[in-house]
Amino acid sequence: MEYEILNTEINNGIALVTISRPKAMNALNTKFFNEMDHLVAELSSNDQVKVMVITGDGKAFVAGADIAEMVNKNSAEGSEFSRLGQKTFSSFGKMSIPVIAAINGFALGGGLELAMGCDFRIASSKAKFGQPEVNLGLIPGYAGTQRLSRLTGLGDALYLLMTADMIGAEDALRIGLVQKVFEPDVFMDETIKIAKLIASKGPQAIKKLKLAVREGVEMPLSDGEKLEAREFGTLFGEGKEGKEGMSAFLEKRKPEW
Ligand code: CO8
Repeated sequence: MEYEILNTEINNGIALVTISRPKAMNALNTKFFNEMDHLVAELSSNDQVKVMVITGDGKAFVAGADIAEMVNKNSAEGSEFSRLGQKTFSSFGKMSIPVIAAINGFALGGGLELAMGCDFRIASSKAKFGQPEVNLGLIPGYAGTQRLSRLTGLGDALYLLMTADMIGAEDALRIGLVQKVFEPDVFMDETIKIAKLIASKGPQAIKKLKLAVREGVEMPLSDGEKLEAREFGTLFGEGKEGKEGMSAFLEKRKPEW
């Protein structure tokens, strides 16, 4: 596929995906969703890729869904556009590899929803966060009404959703919306360092733990425990990653994955 909006560079197992429509603050249109769905499928079948990092080009991460594309939609088309984005952002959680949002600037509306679909979020100290949909007479449509409260708790989520307040990176860190904040000049290097750290771990273990956490969070604890025990077991035995990792520890050498 010819990508116009997504630029992907793969180095040392890290796929760095840059969303690039800077003139429109990287606003999300149908073309973006088509490209992202295609890219997710492509990277999922590439064994060389161990971690995916998503960032934005210019001063925005993503300033939301493309308002110009949405304005003339009718009710059915609005719901369809919502389902399109929900499906794409849910696909990040279903990928077997970790997906990190590297939030360089504005993460508003659909942009914050994109980031929340990722496994975790790293922010530049100049990034800004908000769900400004009520300013437009809308509500979030890419699972923002669902994921925000799961990440921050009800009070902070409802505050952000109801006021459309735009908060900075330190506040986002405080409420659990992002996991790390770095100064702009080192932000991308530090993000890639974290991606490389994850890529250096047992790749099967990383995949199994993502699956156990991502699926487990949807289950009652007792079902989640069964899922964990099943996945834990798959890492044991001759030729399995756990055998190599534990043997390497006992033999005081580096594991070979
Ligand atoms: N959609 C389309 N174009 C946009 C968007 C957007 N979300 N955001 C910015 N742009 C465009 C501007 O229109 C402008 O274009 P032009 O140069 O042609 O006038 C260009 O990007 C630059 O923007 P600004 O001049 O406004 O730049 P500033 O630095 O002054 O401001 C802001 C930056 C604060 C990011 C500002 O652009 C802004 O407030 N943008 C809109 C933010 C917003 O409301 N986002 C939420 C959108 S709704 C949404 O995401 C709902 C998701 C769920 C949808 C469900 C499907 C139905």
